[in-house]
Amino acid sequence: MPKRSKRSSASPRAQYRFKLGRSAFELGRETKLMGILNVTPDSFSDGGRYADPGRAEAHALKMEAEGAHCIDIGGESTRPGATPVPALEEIRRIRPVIKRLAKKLKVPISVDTMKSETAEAALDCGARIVNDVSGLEYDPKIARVASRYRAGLVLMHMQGTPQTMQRAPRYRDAVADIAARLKRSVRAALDAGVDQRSILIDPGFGFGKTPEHNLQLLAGMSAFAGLGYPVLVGLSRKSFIGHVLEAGVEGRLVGSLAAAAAAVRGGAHWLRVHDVLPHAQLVRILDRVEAARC
Ligand code: HH2
Repeated sequence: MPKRSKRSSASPRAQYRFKLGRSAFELGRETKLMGILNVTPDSFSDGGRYADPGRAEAHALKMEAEGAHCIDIGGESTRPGATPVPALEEIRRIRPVIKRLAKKLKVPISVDTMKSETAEAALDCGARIVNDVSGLEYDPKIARVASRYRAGLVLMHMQGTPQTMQRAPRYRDAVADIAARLKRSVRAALDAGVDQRSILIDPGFGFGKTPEHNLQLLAGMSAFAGLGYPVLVGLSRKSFIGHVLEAGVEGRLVGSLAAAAAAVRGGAHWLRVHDVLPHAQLVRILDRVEAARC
């Protein structure tokens, strides 16, 4: 378990030093934002919008200016039922964008992939974090690649695959089962040589979960925060929010913000978001309220 920094009386969140090679992020006081950049034709909410490298670059720079602490670039949609993309095609989509952005962004780039070849190609041209939504289940070699590059590694929980995950998700106890699986993913990463200070865990909202499961995970966030690793969550525009609000993708911003606030209150350190500015405003208020507790 990574050493937690001294817990401040101003925040109930555990504090960590998240290591990326020689640099580090202090986590716990200020909630961090990961801006989403999908360079895919078919992502669930922004498919096709940033497939052109020029547009992708402009959007990433805008998210950075709005307060993103990291930009997560994905070349394969993982929405339920998405068609899998071979590594070569995924690399063809993301490489030109990462190359351009590595020179222009001050914040680190993360690559959203389940494949070690794609992770390696991305790290090779400037990405510094690997975001594996399969938690090393799909291609365990990702951990060795992350370790070799001294990259950050996000280990997310998914039940099944994007093709099967929403057919009939079932758990004995969603929070306990997912926490146990995340522990196994962390163990596999450590065994492959990943620095324990470079790991983030993520319960994987929407990945093999019913709307009720997702709400249970939000209510049970402290179980994930209690695993001893910083927690990242992706709630932005997800369908369980649409389910509760009876709203389409375009009508989920307020619900996304409310869910994000619940996650932060439960101990989440990073939010993966499409709409950076409103989330930056949200967390500025939440973090100031926490700081005022002392
Ligand atoms: N959600 C998505 C993709 N990657 N990574 C992490 N760590 N956590 C998440 O919750 C998560 C993720 C799905 O969202 P999006 O990228 O907007 O859609 P798509 O998979 O259709 O590209």
